[in-house]
Amino acid sequence: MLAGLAEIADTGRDSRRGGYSRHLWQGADLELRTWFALRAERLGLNVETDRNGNLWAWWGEPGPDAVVTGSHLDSVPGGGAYDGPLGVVSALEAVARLRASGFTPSRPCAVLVCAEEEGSRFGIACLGSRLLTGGIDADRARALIDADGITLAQAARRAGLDPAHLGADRDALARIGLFIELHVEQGRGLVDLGRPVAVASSILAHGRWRLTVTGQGNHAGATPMEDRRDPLVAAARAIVAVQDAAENHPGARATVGRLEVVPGGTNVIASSVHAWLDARAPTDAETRDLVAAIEAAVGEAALVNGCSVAVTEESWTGTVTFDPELVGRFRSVLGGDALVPALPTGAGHDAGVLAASVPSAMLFVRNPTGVSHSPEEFAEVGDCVAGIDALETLLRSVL
Ligand code: HGY
Ligand code: MN
Ligand code: MN
Ligand code: MN
Repeated sequence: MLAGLAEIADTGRDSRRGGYSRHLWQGADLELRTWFALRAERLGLNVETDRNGNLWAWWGEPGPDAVVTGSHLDSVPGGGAYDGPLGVVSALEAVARLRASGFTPSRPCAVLVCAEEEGSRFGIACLGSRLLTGGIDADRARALIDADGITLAQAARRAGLDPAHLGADRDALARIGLFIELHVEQGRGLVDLGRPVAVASSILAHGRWRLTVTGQGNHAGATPMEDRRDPLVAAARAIVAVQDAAENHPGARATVGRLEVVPGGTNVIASSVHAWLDARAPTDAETRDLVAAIEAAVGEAALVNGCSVAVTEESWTGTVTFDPELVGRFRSVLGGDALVPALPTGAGHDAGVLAASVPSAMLFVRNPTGVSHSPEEFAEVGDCVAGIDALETLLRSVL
């Protein structure tokens, strides 16, 4: 394992679910923030936390037209070791190499750690970069609630931030001249192509919707089957309908990975069920189309059990197409199209959010398992080093 990743390999291990659970401003995330600051300061970088909880490690004075590279340190529940941290460790490593070689940048440079990229605590993916860019209404963000009923505003205050300042940070954004995110590939593209590194070409449109299925809570023993309106059975039918709808939309992906049964007693027929839908497709229109089909299908499915479904959009990111000129230039700097493929991804990233405001690009590093958001996620040390080599080469070409 890459040395930098090995340093944090025991931080946030989830013994119950496997893998890592590192969520915004909680245990492991706080430890990783400290680890990052110490590591960056050891490199001679100046670390600051912005108003939204993103971490910036500056090489020299913060300034306009900076080249910024980084990713995130938080994870999904039971996530892998590479999704996020590989980009942060690689950015620190690439900057360390440049500094050690005596390279003098012609413009400011920073390593960025975006907060709450997975949205595992407050439910909105890329929350830190959305706040930074003004991609989410600040009042709505402040009112987001975690599983313990703590609002983002309260959590931010406990983290030492002023919740009133959460929101678009034009000064910080104006400093970014170019953002480059290195990330483990979440798929098999590079494995199938037999290459260690790729440049990202695009990101699927994707969003999150909450499906609330409402029935009639009742006693598990005293309620005959014919008298039931069981929302958990309705939700089960609805989840199969989600899969069927996605399978009828080419290139689409739809997932229900999280359920909340209310009240959740073994001897209680549920009164309602919350099911979170993650839907994605190559274009905005196709994704909207998919969700409309899902909305109709889950409504019908629930009716079989005399239940109703309310569908609420929680987050949305349209298709991202990275600047083809930048993609082409980076591929040629790295050795040309034959050596460095351009790959689309179904996974969302901070670079995808930032791309709406500043020039952004991504590098992918081969993941032999092709699996992500799971402990099986993996990258060979040799490929991780190839990723750092590529990032260093790109930084040299733009700094
Ligand atoms: O959900 C995603 O695609 C990203 O990993 N946050
Ligand atoms: Mn992820
Ligand atoms: Mn990620
Ligand atoms: Mn009883």
